[in-house]
Amino acid sequence: MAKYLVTGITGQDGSYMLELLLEKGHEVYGIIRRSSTLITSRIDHLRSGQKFNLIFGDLSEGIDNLVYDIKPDFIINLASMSHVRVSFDIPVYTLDINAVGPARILESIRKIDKTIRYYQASSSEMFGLSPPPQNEDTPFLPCSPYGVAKLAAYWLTKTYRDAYNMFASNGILFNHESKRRGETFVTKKIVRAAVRIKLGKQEDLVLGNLEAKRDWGHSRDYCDAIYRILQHDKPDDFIVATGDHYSVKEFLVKVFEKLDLDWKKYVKYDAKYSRPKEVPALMGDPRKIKRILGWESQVTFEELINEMITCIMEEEQ
Ligand code: NAP
Ligand code: G4F
Repeated sequence: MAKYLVTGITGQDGSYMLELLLEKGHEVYGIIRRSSTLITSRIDHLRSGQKFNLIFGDLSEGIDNLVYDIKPDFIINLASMSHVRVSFDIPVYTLDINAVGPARILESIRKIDKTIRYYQASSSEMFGLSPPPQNEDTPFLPCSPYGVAKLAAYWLTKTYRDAYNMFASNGILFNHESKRRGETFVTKKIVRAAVRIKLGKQEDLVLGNLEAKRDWGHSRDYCDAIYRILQHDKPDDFIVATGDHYSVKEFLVKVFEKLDLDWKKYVKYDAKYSRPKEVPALMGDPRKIKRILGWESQVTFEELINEMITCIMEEEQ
């Protein structure tokens, strides 16, 4: 049994990560932010009978105190301002949480205990304008404040690894979804709206750019990849992806078809959902993680969509 400190535990990945760590018998400390509404809905099902600890904290301050008090064996940094379009509205905050936040954690590891293993939630958004397929050697050309901040955190992680001989690894994760995906990301927004239209509870769906392509996997599978990255005998950086991609339009058409709806009757465009600069196409090459860690994406595109539709239909009925 080991001690894990997880930031972003209330998020989509945090909830699957918590399930996996508890299943493996680890002791888990999760950082949550104070909020005026309840924010633990994704992990409430784990609260009865399972032992894990929730501690108030924020990546903007006080991380060294938490690391000093908890003395974890592992830190999994999943916390971030994770919405790409919103990062254009709040770029300075995004840089503080997504880039300086990881610097705060890495510095506390360096000062308190350099044997703590660190995982950084890096993102395919860092590839930006670099054409697919993207692998560990593809140049980074970020084109959003979010991508720039994530790239700074990625380089900080590598720099601390090389400069101070710390176990600090990056997972470069491509888009991953689930029934627990945040409501304003495009997959969840599409599925929720299509189900509500089917049930007569909503009239239309307003979206931005439909042409962008993404490599969509399942969050549960990707948390398994994160766990493997941390158990590896040395720190390293890995692409985590399915190796396939689809446009937003293809995702949309499939969801509406499965619900026997004609998407053209309901889908509208509003520029407010487009970005000042868009990442046109992402598709990862996951061969390195398969070869070294034996990890492969399990849930197919069809299965992902089916799971999301079934779950949201249950919630909405
Ligand atoms: P998510 O559902 O948006 O969760 C983000 C988590 O970060 C939430 O628990 C949130 O807390 C927390 N957080 C935000 N600001 C914070 C702050 N200032 N201090 C402490 N915690 C803060 O995101 P996700 O989909 O699980 O993604 C997990 C991580 O992987 C993120 O770093 C994301 O950028 C990265 N990533 C995600 C994907 C993807 O496709 N999902 C792909 C590549 C990388 P609240 O609940 O209080 O808001
Ligand atoms: O679902 P999205 O907001 O995801 P995006 O921007 O790819 O970012 C996600 O994946 C990254 C990994 O590559 C993560 F690092 C990041 O944290 C996040 O999880 O948008 C997907 C695509 C974009 O091309 C966007 O322009 O869908 C397009 N889109 C079209 N209409 C929309 C909408 N996106 C959103 N969120 N809302 C729309 O109405």
